[in-house]
Amino acid sequence: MTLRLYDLAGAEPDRRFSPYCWRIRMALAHKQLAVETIPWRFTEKAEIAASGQKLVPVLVDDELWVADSWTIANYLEDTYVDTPSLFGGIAARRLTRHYSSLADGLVGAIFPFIALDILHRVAEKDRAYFRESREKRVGMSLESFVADRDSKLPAFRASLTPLRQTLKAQPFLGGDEPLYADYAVFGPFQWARCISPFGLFEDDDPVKQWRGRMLDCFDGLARKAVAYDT
Ligand SMILES: N[C@@H](CCC(=O)N[C@@H](CS)C(=O)NCC(=O)O)C(=O)O
Repeated sequence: MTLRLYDLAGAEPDRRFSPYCWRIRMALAHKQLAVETIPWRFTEKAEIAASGQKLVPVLVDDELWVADSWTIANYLEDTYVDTPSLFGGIAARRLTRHYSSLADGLVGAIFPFIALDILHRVAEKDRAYFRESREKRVGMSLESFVADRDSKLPAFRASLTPLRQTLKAQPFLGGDEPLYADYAVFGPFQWARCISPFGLFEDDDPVKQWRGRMLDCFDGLARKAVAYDT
């Protein structure tokens, strides 16, 4: 039976933009597993109720519903043992948890640049929900939240220094080939390029060059997505 993945979509069904869903799209490809992705909107909570929570990604494997990107990655690793490892060993799995948590922080760091662009590209029926829930979270209108985004860019770029230093020394966080740590960090950057034309990188940034290598993985899975050329 084919795996199914509830995958956040924008106004167009093929604009898939969740950072957490992208981690799992890449992990499934790494595990050589075919998947049917189901476009899901923020307000379609009923469709994923069987998962016992309200967020995507949600993976459905036969009768089993699995939610949360870290939980899904571990489920794939433990269930599909005959395909390439996502982590590269026990110690690496534990270290990868930390990469995943750090990369969750990247979602928060990128949001001030793209929040309004998201609003403009979510499905019509999601618009009021997105504005209300996110404005409550950030404590101001989304317009005010992004108003000074250009001035915040140097600090954001500087915050990527540790990542940049690593990626200058090796092609992927996993070494010569990508591992789940790469997918965990890539998800937030792919989120941004799928939903916003705002450029986060300088052209010669090693982080951008790594992102390019990630876009080429699995026959260009992420590069072929509906996205902006940032
Ligand atoms: N910790 C979760 C976070 C998942 C998450 O926040 N998903 C967002 C989409 S990017 C969501 O479903 N939001 C629904 C909402 O805000 O109502 C994971 O790693 O999967």
